[in-house]
Amino acid sequence: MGRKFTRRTFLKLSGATAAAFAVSGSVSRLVSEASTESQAGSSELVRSFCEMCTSRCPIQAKVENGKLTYIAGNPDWAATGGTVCARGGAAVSQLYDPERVKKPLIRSGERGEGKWKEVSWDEAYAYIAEKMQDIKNKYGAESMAFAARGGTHKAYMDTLAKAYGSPNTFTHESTCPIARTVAKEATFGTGALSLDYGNAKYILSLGRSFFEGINVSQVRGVAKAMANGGKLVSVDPRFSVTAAKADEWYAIKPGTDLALVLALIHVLIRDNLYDQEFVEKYTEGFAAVRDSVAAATPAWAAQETGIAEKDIEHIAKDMAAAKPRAMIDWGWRTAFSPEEFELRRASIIVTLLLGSFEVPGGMYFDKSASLINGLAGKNVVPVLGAPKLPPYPKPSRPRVDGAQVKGQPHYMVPASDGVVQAIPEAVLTGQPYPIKGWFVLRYNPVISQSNTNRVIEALKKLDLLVVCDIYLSDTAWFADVVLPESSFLERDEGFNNAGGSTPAYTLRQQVVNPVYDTKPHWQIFKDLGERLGLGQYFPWRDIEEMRAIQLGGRQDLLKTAKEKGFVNFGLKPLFLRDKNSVAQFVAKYPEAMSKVNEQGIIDGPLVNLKTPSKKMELFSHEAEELFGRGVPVYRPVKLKEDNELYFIQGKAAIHTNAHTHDVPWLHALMPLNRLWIHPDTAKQMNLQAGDAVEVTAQSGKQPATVLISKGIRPDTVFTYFGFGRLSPGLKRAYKQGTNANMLLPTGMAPVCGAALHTAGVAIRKI
Ligand SMILES: Nc1nc2c(c(=O)[nH]1)N[C@H]1C(S)=C(S)[C@@H](COP(=O)(O)OP(=O)(O)OC[C@H]3O[C@@H](n4cnc5c(=O)[nH]c(N)nc54)[C@H](O)[C@@H]3O)O[C@H]1N2
Ligand SMILES: Nc1nc2c(c(=O)[nH]1)N[C@H]1C(S)=C(S)[C@@H](COP(=O)(O)OP(=O)(O)OC[C@H]3O[C@@H](n4cnc5c(=O)[nH]c(N)nc54)[C@H](O)[C@@H]3O)O[C@H]1N2
Ligand code: SF4
Ligand SMILES: [Mo]
Repeated sequence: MGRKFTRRTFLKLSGATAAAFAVSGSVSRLVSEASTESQAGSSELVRSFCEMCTSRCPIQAKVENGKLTYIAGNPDWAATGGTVCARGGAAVSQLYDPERVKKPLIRSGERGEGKWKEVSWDEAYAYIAEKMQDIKNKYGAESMAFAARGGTHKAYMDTLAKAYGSPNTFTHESTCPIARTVAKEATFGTGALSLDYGNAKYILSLGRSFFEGINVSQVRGVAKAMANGGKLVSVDPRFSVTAAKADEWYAIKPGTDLALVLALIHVLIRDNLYDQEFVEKYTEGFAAVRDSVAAATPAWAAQETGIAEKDIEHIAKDMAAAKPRAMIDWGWRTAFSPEEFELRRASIIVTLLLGSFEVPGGMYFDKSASLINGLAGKNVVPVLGAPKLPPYPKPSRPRVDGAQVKGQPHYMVPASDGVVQAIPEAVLTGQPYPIKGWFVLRYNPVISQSNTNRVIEALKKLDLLVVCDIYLSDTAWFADVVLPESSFLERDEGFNNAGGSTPAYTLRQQVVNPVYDTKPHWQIFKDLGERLGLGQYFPWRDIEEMRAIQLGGRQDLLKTAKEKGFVNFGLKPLFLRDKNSVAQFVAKYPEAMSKVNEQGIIDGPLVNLKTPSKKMELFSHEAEELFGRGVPVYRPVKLKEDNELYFIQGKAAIHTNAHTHDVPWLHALMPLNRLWIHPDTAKQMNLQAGDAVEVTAQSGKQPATVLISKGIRPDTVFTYFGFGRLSPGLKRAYKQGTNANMLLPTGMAPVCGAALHTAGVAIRKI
């Protein structure tokens, strides 16, 4: 049934709110197959949480006569206000997409030839187990790598990996927020901190694209701050939707944000605008920072960044006037330049100098179960339990990327994430030892890792590539075995820690029966573990037993979680240096009174951190000792040749990363990306809107279609990420638009291992 599919129809069918959807801006009409008219008969609402991106917003799904018809936000989840974004709403069309992988596949032709045999799950497991055993016998268990996009599913994969004997488990994070994570760890001894956007008076975004790189609760937080008169300032080489909504926009030269931030620190210290009491009491290393920014004047930073000296002066002064409710957002995708560790550290330092910590509108420690229980003096929130397992065998070689390996360049990277770009490198160079097998779960490195041609070359050299996905992804295209997972609407899962300023656990519940012959990840890893003779590491029967293990003595919470989709513990947001919220907490848990000081705040947890000095380290002892990088220092980097243009990317509001481009409704809304070029540059190159061009960089070439816009610096071009798909199995998205990572080099930033998403490109009309 083909019929007119308008923006309004989409909103009606999908449950995406107009407000969430409006951010996409460019979409108006389209045609699609969408048969979701209500039917008479049974109807129920199931609570779960979304996986169309990893913001994982709580949802409510409507099932009529066994069929999912509508997805809305969970109306009881305050942070999202019961809304979802366009992608969440469009999960209906992903669920019923006939292009999903319907049965396990084993490769029958050459790698990448696209010839498959549909097999039973047993056949697929037997094949994988035999090959994994071969790899272990021939090369050692460490030669098998395992990578998953972060999430609760990773725990099951890691159990299999460790039981098998490999230390080489990875998330995608070194292509995403790793610089921010390592910067937080260096400063606070933990990465578990968040920002309270909703109560902020001043938010400085260094390319954090809130309204396109969507997390619904963050979008609502920023919108709330703005509605209450808070200021949003966007620093971005392009005029993003966030820049459009901001009070001020500065088109910074790509890769130079650190100069701006150091100059802000310079002004705050020079003019004595920082919170001296906070700095003295809670931080370490102020003098070293002061000395290191002595020459970082606004005049100097203006030359580096292209932002006027007077603007840098007034940004610093406006931030100081709004303190302590002022922050620099620490970024999410942190891959603009090789100096990312320094940039994210410097951004955190500004927020700390403003004393914007554990107060509304500032930075805060996530309120975990153990933190709350410790303050309350009793068990208020259950710490999620895990099954008791036999000890893992000790790997005979350390991790291939050197994460948490003494003396290695990426020692400071958490081993739970690793530097995933090291996998293709180890396959191709054999250094520090060869990787021969790769298990890929809910992750698409052919699209999401830079230097695509090199990634593919590595995949072709593997003895075994297993990909567990819902689509025949670009990585699955090169696999030996493809394991189709049940989509998030078809599977039950254990509890997911979704806490922030208050603790909360969300529960994923099966909304409908699997449409195809698919299984949930936990079942797949348990089955494979048993095949490999490692069943003792998967001692639980099913997911109900796992949920019971997680809840320990608090089984009563399961009923609530199933009904509501989550459990929280009736706490108001707790900011430890805010008298009002501390008073509220103490009224509820009087035992906490013993932790409150004479100023009416709780600062014990702030002066006993897991850093070498136990304080918040403006000067990082660890980074100094290992890398001579105690305080952030500007090291200019050359990201392009003089005759080239900077190439940068960003998220599209209605697509997710390397995932949704084939999802029917979303593909229909936005089938391809374009290359943004400034009118002056276009004129010089004799380019018109809609022209076909070839973009060339050191690592590859890509076709592109020109979009002329004043919303981009003349020396820069921009495209939305995730297009230009390479798997012919993604029939709608195949070869639609420009593939960014074909044009980017393999990057592993010093200290944090972050990827590099900025490169120089040349453009030629074709
Ligand atoms: N709709 C949607 N939402 C998403 C996602 C998605 O794919 N789609 N993905 C989720 C994920 S995984 C993440 S990590 C977040 C990402 O959220 P963000 O990090 O906010 O998003 P990006 O759009 O990747 O990048 C942000 C901006 O950086 C700008 N930029 C590029 N180079 C520079 C530079 O050198 N300096 C400055 N100041 N700016 C620069 C780009 O123009 C872009 O506007 O979004 C999450 N939410
Ligand atoms: N050049 C450049 N590179 C980038 C970026 C950029 O802006 N520019 N962005 C970076 C960022 S921030 C990130 S986070 C990464 C993102 O890229 P990836 O980490 O690869 O993650 P996703 O795009 O979320 O999804 C990967 C795969 O998960 C599959 N999938 C979806 N749902 C399920 C499920 O329920 N089960 C299973 N088994 N599979 C599922 C999808 O089909 C898809 O193939 O890319 C990074 N790479
Ligand atoms: S931001 Fe959108 S796609 Fe991501 S989890 Fe929330 S509703 Fe789903
Ligand atoms: Mo990301």
